[in-house]
This record gives sequence, structure tokens and C-alpha cells, in this order.
Amino acid sequence: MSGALFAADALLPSGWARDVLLRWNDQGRLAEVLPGSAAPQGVARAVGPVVPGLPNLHSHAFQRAFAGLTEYRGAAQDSFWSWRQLMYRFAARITPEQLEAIATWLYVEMLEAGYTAVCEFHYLHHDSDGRPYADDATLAQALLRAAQRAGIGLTLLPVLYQSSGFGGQAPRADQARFIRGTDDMLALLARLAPDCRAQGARLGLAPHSLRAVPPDSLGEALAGLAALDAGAPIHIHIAEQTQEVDDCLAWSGQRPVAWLLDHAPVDARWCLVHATHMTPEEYAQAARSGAVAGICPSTEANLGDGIFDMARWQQLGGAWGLGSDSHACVNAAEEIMLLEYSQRLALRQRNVLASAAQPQVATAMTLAAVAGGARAAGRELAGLAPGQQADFVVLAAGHLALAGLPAPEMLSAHVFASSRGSALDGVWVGGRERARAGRHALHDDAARAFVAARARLLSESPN
Ligand code: NGQ
Ligand code: ZN
Repeated sequence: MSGALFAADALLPSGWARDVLLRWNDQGRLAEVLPGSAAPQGVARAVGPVVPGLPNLHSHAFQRAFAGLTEYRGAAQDSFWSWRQLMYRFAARITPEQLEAIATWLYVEMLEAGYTAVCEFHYLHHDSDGRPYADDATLAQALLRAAQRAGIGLTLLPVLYQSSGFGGQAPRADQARFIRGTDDMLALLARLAPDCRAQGARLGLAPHSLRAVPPDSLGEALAGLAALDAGAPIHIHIAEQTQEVDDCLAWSGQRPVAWLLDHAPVDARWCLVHATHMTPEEYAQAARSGAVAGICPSTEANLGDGIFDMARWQQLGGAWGLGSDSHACVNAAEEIMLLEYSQRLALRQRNVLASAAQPQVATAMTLAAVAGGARAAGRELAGLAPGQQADFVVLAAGHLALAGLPAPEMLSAHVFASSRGSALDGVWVGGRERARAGRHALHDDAARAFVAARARLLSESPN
């Protein structure tokens, strides 16, 4: 599937370039990225500026079917924890077929919305009674098939979940689908490794959180993972809620991020998902570690988590990327907008996440989120450069919000001013066009299967 595309404007890791010829090989990797080229005969011309596809670094696919179902007041004061209670009830009922239908549609939506890869933080392992399926990898396989069908790049992160709170508290009954012994997890990874390799997916590990994984298990799982693949990505939820910080302090005398940095070999393989509540010292140490901050702006707003101090993190040289997490929103541009807006609201400034080198906010943020997302995914997704996957998006230059603007402003308008109507035209993964005119070939079929699966799930609702 080698190919080529000529772009009058393209966003390279170094910034915007003119007259760029992109060529990729039959592995779907960019072989040439040549600015200042003449348009060669017989090479297609992009209809708008070409920007790198965004890796989505945090997804719980099943939660897409749950989005919109908790936006009413239940308790006197709803919270992350009351949301989680409802989410658990929903998670308890999902079948492998339903998971596959939900994930397939979600990945189609992601592609149509500018995400070209996803890191799936996968913790539904067992059947509704908490018993392992006859084939222990049943639900992981459903996700692999969904990604394959949609044609999105995948980093599969099976989740280690063992306890309900710090200090190895016994899991709750409604966590039974998530629970695995450490050996059991390493066996699952060994089982999944060839399947992942076969479809170009990267396999990593996600200790769910310090609440869910006791220190000994964390150490053993990391050692086992390193034996399998020394560079494998490691993702963990951390310090998302102040309750977690308080509980960690009560347990260890340290805050979660400080504890992790002291007790685990945190480096560039790691993605610290949320990391919302850190002290200035934790920001500094975490940035130095090389770990990627996994920010999920729409979910963090939806769940009332708090605001990550991205201005500080960037000053410290910290890497970061974006995730859609609970999928209340599935739109790469909207996550970029929300992140910048959270900083504007907190600091009462504008254009916070621009830089001296790149004053265009949408451009600076896209480049940063692609670089960080690529690192978190553990795949060659670092934008339009030789050796990287040919994962890119063509902006719809004819969209009303974009028409007639210079290329950098087209990206700005796409992020800040397109009213979320898709201003994307083509979406390419590994040199293959997965969405054309903003639409994926599976759009209708996958949507129908999703709606049917959700209706089924809700009709079986016990509440
Ligand atoms: C999850 N989601 O695993 O789906 C979590 C909630 C927890 C987010 N943190 C469960 N956004 O953290 O215990
Ligand atoms: Zn999460």
C-alpha cells in the first residue's frame, strides 16, 4: 500500500511547510517528507492543509455507550464517585458482542474526528459474574477486532486491578470483572503479544491506579512486563481526585505522584493519566522523569476532577498528550480547545499554550499532543517525518469556517471556530484513507450496531 500525496500546506514537527510531498512505503511508514517540492505528475493533491493525526492516549471503549446517561442529579451532591457507582452497574452487564459493537463505532467516530490511533485502557476482563471466559482473552480480542475493522492504530493496555483501596483493601463485588492475579496478567500479556504483533498493535500494561494495585504486585508486574518487552508502554490513573490524594497520604504519608516517583521506575515509557492534583515539587519531578501527562479535558470537566496546570508543565518541559477517556466527547479538536480554555479560565489570560517558537495556539498544541501521544502509545506516530506512520488528516478547506484562510488559521478555525461540525476531509492511517469527506466507510453499519447494542444493554438495566 505504498503511496504519495502532495500538500500545498503541511504541519511538520518543525512547523508549517509549503509544497510538501509525502511518500510512504508498503508498511504505511513515511519514506519521504519533502517541503518545497514541485507537484509531481500522477500524485494526488490534498484538498486542504495536512496535519498529523492525533493519538488518543486514553480510552475506556465501553463507556461510549454510557455517555449522556449520568447527567442528572442523583445524590444531594453528585461526584466522580457517584458517577463511578452508576458506571460500574453499566459495566457489569456488557457482553463481548456488545463491547465489540460499541468499540467499533467508537473507533469509527474517533477516525472521523481526527484521532488516528488509540490507547485502550482495558479493564473488563471477565464475564458478568466475574468468572474468566473460556478463552481468557475474549474481551481483549473484541477490542483488537474492533480496531482492525475500523482501521485505527491500537496500543492495547490490559489493566491490572487487585484492590479497592490503598493498602490492599479487598476488591468490591462490583469490581469482580476487573480482578486478576499478577501471574494471571502476565499470562494474558504473553497470550496477546502475537495477536497484537499481527495487526501492528503495541501491547503495554496499565496498573489501574495506586488504589487498585498494591506495591508488591506493581513491582512484580513491571518486572514481568520488562521481561516481555523492555520498552512497553505503562499507563496509570493517578491523582485524579482529591479523595485519592487524601487516602494516599493517610496510607503512606505521601501524595500519589510523589509515592509513585519514589517507588517505581517512572520514565518515558510511562503515561500518568490525569495527574490533576500535584504540588509544584511533584510537577517538577514528574516532568523530569520523562513521563507523559495524559490529559483528558472533556472527561476531567465532566467528572469534576480539577484543572491540570499545563502552563507550569510546559514551562518544565513536560510531555503531554490527550485522551477522550469516558468519551463524553469524541473530537480531537474539541479536546485541544477545552484544554486551552481551562488554562484561560484559571489564569485569566489568552493563548496560554502557545510558545515563543510557535505563537499559533492550535498549531503548538497539536504538535505537542502528537509528540506526547506518540510516546504514550509506544508507536511511531510522531507526525509527518520519515520513519513515522503515515497517519494524517486533511483539513476541509472548503468548510465555511475555514474557506479562504491561511493554513495556520485553518487549523485555528478547525479547533476554535468550526462549531464542531467536522472540518476534516480525509483521515489516513498507515497510508490508507480511512475516512473520506469526513466519513468512514463503516459509518452507517457501525452506528446501527452500536445503537442496537446500547438499546439492548439499557433494556436489561436493573434500575
Ligand atoms: C475508570 N475513569 O477506570 O473508568 C475510571 C473510574 C476509578 C476515570 N478515572 C474508576 N475517569 O478511577 O476508580
Ligand atoms: Zn481512565
